Amino acid sequence: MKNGVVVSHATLPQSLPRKLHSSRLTFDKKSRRILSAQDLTELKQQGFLSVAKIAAPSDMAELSAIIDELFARTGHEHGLLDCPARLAPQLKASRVFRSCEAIAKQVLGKTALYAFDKAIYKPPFDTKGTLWHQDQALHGKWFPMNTLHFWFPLQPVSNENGCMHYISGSHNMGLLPHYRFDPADPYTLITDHIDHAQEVVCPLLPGDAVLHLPLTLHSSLPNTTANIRRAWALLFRPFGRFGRFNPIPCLKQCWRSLPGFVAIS
Ligand SMILES: O=C(O)CCC(=O)C(=O)O
Repeated sequence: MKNGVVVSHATLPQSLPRKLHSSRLTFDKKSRRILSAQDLTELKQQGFLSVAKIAAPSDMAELSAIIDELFARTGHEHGLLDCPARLAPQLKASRVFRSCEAIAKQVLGKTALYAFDKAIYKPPFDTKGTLWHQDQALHGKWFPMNTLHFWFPLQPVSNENGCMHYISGSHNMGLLPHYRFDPADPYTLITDHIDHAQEVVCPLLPGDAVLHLPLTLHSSLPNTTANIRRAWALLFRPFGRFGRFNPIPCLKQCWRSLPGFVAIS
């Protein structure tokens, strides 16, 4: 069974039913939200996971206010803000952040720690959206990212204001060829290798999050509403001697590059 709803862009309904996994919440001894065994299996199978209620709505409201304030200081209403968690220590001290760290350790191992975060504020009545891509494409195929990505909406998100879409199982396809959509912007990478039959839409409420792996294909539609669409994305990776270089994904990539390799999922 898949998280969310499987649709193609051509047949998107205006509003989507909410259907998240993790209806039974799982916590560790320090009251941090963690993943159940079923969640971990689904993350591994799908390459992404919608998780309900990682954070209490009141905690999320507090974090949103802090991020909004940091964004206001940039003098811009929308765009990207790098590393709000480094700018405001309250974010790193929050229960939400500590839950993300605990989940990252479950998925990546006990040396996993915070690596990067960004606030993504999309303008109202936008025409662009985020194009289909794998985050790994920004780093190239020889430097596997070995990361876990969290994406928190700071208001309810649906297709109308640009919730996340994923291609289930795409993390098993290896790094796909990407090209620059806007030649002037190195971050507008896009790939055409999309199997829309496996597309899953992830509408969320504040406090929910989607998690994905560096090879999972994802995108979001343009924000067609009159309000800014605000989101907070966090990245965790293992540190330590072999933190950055995990030989397993690198060997898998070499294997995939051999002539005659056929992907079996
Ligand atoms: O916020 C979005 O719409 C897209 C975010 C994204 O692609 C990412 O965080 O990798």
